[in-house]
Amino acid sequence: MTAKKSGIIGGAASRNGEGLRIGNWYNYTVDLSAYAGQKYIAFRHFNCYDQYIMCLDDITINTSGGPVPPTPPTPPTPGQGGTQLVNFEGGEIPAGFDNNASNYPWIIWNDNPYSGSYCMASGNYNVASSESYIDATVEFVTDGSIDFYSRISSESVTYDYGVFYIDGVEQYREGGTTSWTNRHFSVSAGSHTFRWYYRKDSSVNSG
Ligand SMILES: [Ca+2]
Ligand SMILES: [Ca+2]
Repeated sequence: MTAKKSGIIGGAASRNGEGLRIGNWYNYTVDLSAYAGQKYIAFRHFNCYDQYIMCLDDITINTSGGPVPPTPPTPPTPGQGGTQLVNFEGGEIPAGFDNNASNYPWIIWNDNPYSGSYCMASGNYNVASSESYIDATVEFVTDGSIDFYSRISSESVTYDYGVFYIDGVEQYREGGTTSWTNRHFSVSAGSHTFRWYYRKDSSVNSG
């Protein structure tokens, strides 16, 4: 718990919290064994002067009489599908992608993302005769689909291009300069590996 007191520099104390100074956090353990069989616990803020707010956090109530057991991790529910959105707004490539296979791992990119502040981009910017790719393997418990947005800035598709693969099978190829485009592919139940791939040939490396 913590108490907040008035007295922040330049601010007057008020009931909405403005001008209040945050006190220290304290950890209290209260032995309730003398109250066995009773049903109610109350937290009361009283009998103090010039302390307007009491804050409580991480309240643990142990009814076993012993030490508080750790919370077991929640196991995944078999047979339950769902939708996952990866938007890169954490500012890093999320765990779950395999970004170690190529010599030029994909990177986080903040210039003209489709959403928010970040997207991911191939890592072989301006490198002649190079490949950059990133993989993700996903278990589909039912038939489903994958959707994403892509754009590209490169030499024309004859020379430099991006490819999207599902289980090693090319799904589409693009080069030149494109704007953000939705890509949608149906995916059957089972485990599937997606690869986003970009390669540059030996000359004209911009983009
Ligand atoms: Ca984003
Ligand atoms: Ca080129």
